[in-house]
Amino acid sequence: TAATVKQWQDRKFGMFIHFGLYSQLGGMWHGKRIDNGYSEQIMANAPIPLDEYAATASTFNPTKWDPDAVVALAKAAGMRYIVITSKHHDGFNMFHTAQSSYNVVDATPYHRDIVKELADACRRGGLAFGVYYSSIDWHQPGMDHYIEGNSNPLSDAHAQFNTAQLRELLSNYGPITEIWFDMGKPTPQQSNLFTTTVHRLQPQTMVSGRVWNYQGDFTVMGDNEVPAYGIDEPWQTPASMFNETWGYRSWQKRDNLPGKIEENITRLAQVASRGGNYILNIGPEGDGSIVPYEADVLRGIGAWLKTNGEA
Ligand code: JFZ
Repeated sequence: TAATVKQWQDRKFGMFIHFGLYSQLGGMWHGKRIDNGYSEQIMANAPIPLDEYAATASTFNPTKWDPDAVVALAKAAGMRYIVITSKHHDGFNMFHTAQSSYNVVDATPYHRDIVKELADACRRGGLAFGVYYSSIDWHQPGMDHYIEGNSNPLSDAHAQFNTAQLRELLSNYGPITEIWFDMGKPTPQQSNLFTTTVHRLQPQTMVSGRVWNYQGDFTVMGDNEVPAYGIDEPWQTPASMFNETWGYRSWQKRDNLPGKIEENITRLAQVASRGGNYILNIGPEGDGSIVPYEADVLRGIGAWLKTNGEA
């Protein structure tokens, strides 16, 4: 409804989190920097054989991950919601899905549902909660992460698998403010199936335009892209810290902190004043810790908002 759309638009500023098996690799494979693409897609970029990539789950144990501290950081930044990767293109599930044992509870020594614990922390802290959900999944039969990994068509079996996972995400994790579908090449019928599955369970959930085929509830701009004027539809600008990666990259050069803070304040102000919604990404390390530079950027934005933003 118009009221729930307005609620979503009024949040204006949120935190995006790219967290998964790739966080542990940090943009490195066999001692080499993999620099031909985003580090969350290192499986396709290196490339890494499916079984070797899957084997990294046995050492994924992010004991420094602290969902309440992440929520506190988001609030210090002036953010009103958090969206985390429930499943990225690699197909590894950061939630306890019954559709596959390739998930954080069943396949890692950590054994905890990261999506669930963050959802609960958001509720405790008064933030809205949403999930990123990749339509493509390189762990599905028939998916090929070596060729055109990002635009594979979806088989019917794969679409059914996704639909079953969507029912889990929209049933077991409380209110979901938005679902950030991404990539793949669904047919119009498949896009419609995804959207109706979401809305049947939670009519207020905002579906990203990247569900494709004009089935989304909001438009997603390019990375760090701000339209020159307001547009008459709900929209969001996703922003990565350095344009080069969303997932953690150990060798990323992180300098000019004041400049990075200012750049984000400017972009946030432009987006908000043009009616959009700004979602700024962080990429935690494989042990779950937050990169200090990224935390500093967020606190810097929050300090500015305290004196110059709305309450
Ligand atoms: C997609 C993903 O492939 C990527 O790994 C990350 O999760 C990001 C948030 O979303 O990548 C895109 C897709 C399109 C644009 C930018 C990043 N774009 O239109 O500018």
